[in-house]
Amino acid sequence: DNKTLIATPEHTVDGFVREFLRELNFGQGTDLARASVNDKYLAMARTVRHYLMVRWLATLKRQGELQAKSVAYLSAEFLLGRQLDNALLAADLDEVVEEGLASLGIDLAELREAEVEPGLGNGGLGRLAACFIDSLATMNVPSIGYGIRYEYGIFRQTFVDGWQVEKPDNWLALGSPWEFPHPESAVTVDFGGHTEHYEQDGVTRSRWVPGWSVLGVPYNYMVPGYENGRVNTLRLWSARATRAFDLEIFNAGDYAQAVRAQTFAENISKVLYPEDSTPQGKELRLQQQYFFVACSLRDFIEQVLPEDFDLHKLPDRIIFQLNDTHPVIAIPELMRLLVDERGWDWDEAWAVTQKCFAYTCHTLLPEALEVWSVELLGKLLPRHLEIIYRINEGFMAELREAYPDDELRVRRMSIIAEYPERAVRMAYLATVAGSKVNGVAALHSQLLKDKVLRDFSEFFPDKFTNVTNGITPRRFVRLANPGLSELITSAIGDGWVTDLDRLKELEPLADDAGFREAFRAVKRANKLRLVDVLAERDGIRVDPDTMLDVMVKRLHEYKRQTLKLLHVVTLYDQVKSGAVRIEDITPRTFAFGAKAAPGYRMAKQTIGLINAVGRTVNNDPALQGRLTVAFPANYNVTLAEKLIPAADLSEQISLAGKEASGTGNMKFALNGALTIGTDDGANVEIRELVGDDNFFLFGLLEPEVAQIVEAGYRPSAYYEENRSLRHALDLIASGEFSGGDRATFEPIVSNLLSEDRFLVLADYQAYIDAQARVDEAYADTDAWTRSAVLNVARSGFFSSDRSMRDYIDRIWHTYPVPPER
Ligand code: DL6
Repeated sequence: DNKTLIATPEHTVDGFVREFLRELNFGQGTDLARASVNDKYLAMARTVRHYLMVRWLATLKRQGELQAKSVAYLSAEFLLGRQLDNALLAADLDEVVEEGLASLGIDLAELREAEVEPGLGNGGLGRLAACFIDSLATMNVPSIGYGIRYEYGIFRQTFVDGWQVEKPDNWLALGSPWEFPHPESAVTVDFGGHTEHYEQDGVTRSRWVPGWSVLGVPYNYMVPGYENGRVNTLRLWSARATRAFDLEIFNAGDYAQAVRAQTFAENISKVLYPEDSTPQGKELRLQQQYFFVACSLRDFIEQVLPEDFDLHKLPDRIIFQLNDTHPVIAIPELMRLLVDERGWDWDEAWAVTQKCFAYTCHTLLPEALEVWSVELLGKLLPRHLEIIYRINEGFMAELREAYPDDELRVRRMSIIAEYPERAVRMAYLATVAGSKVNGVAALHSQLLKDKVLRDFSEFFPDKFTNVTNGITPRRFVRLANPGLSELITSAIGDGWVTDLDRLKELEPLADDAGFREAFRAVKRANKLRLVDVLAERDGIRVDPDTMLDVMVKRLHEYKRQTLKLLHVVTLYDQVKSGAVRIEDITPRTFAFGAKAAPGYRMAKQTIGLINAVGRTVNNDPALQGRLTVAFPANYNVTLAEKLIPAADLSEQISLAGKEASGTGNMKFALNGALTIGTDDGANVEIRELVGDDNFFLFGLLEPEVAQIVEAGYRPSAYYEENRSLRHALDLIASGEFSGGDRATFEPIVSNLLSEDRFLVLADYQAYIDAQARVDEAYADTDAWTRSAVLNVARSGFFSSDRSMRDYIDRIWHTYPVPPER
């Protein structure tokens, strides 16, 4: 290899500078005097890549030699965040690069800002996938992430008069130095057409005669482990028109049609989650799902495995982890590859397939469980539909044997729903075919077993398990919070970065006045950093001397941003009505960050209301700047990295039994914010670990919610009985925040009064009371800091490294493979 591999550039300032200038000259085709910021950023990013390249190639080589069992993480979303700092950290290059650039008169901080983050995910589910692949690389687990290279990621949110307006996220416009396209390894993916059945050696066989196809071009991304010499791969697929398709039409002289064909094919990877409220949008989404899993299976079987590999041994080499139902169509695809393309008999293929998949469910909302209409599936993937029917037939037969007198149960469990239209229930398919099914927090997994998938957990008791989510400490502590990282390292050494349980060693320091002082200094510095970011990025002014109370997450009714807002409105009302003196109010900045799905009307209304309340509150002299609302647009990973380390209070206030886990909650606790939260998702485990005294619990418990709903919930009763709630709602309804216009926010108020599906009004008083406890606790600075330190010290469990160990032990049964040194 010495002859064919270029050695890693010298890990010195001079070595870096030489390599950087070479990239600038030869790669960007410019010189330092003429280079734009973007030129310099691209050249620097490529230079940093060089330092990881030998590790990447060595990882691939060793993987090829060892043929160890791998994990393929199939996910429609990878919300990666910026890549530069993570690569610098993995390669231990930050100081070298900073110094090297400075010697050329370039400010690293300026180049950092030139990076546009790849927003290839909506929220928690996509960010979780990104944390998991980071942990797998750091833990030396052979693995590959498979997903879609959306040309446009999650939309860029802007506010116009306080209302959300979506702009395209053209993240590739200025070049993307972190990816490696491999058009020569493109695979063909078929769609449409019909199926044929024929006899062969006395056996009926099937084949799919597709109607059209596209190409999937892989783009590889490095996934560097933390200072361990390993670089795993994330492979994202981009759709192109097939050449045959193109040429045929071109030759016929119809150029316009050829371009249309190209556009049609490329639409498949054009945008993340296109609007699915129209039938066209829905079809595109299914196309995306099949597109990326078909590419990925083909890739693994034909390119990663050796040519002569006996696919009967596939389960020894791979486990495909299905990140929610989006990739579940991979199950019938593998059956098709084995039965139709390789001539296996059904049972043989089914036995192998069942061992190759495991399914993670990320929701408790029935409407979020994906179903695909039989009509659409039959049109787009006719052979897959037949295979699903056949899987279901076998499953129904098993059920009838197990429950001969319970036809109702058998029908309830059918993979095919009959009502309101005939449709395939993807979660059921994944549960039937997968070797394991897991929820993402203890409570969530329990509710999956007891409620959402109860029939299935009774039938397959051993399939169900829990793996509580986690977050990578590299990005969300070590990189996002350098001040805290230094403080921790100075106290307990730096082993915590890969062994987060070691944070426990900080516990005694909670009682050390000097440590608390230093901890507060870090928090304050993080607030000052945030003040600058928000001023520069959004023109928002934040007072660093206020309590920073943060609610950042997707906008959804079940997460209850409106409950937070009712708290703000209540405080405003108390001051305005003279019930409370402004001097007696704890100065707070209420920071929000949230995107609403473009077609979700109530969520968009809520965004309008947050901004409207903010406008009024922020500009009312009576409040003397003691209460402010800060709602920066376009919350993303980059902003999270600045907001979370600065926060004092973390808002995790979903209705109990609705948030599967939450991962933001973990990031806040690990960065020393205290949580005000319901008994929901991973809040339950956070509270158990950090202790009741260091967590503000409020609200109904899940069984109480169930009871209230069962008994017939009447939100207006709470309105009638609770004066301050009535005032707050009346104030919104009166037009106080909408220039006197009563119609603007009427839908929100009337929805809360008549339906209130997520029991905002029922939890209102408990929430207000808990916020009063927060104020009281915050007044004792030292005690608050002690709790904050304990939150950090006791949250090591929430490392995604621990989640990966749990997946390995309970689901994957794979082994770490340390790289050759
Ligand atoms: O598991 C990651 C993340 C959880 O932390 C959130 O609680 C959950 O809402 C989110 N789920 C989704 C999927 N929605 N559906 N289907 O984004 O997953």
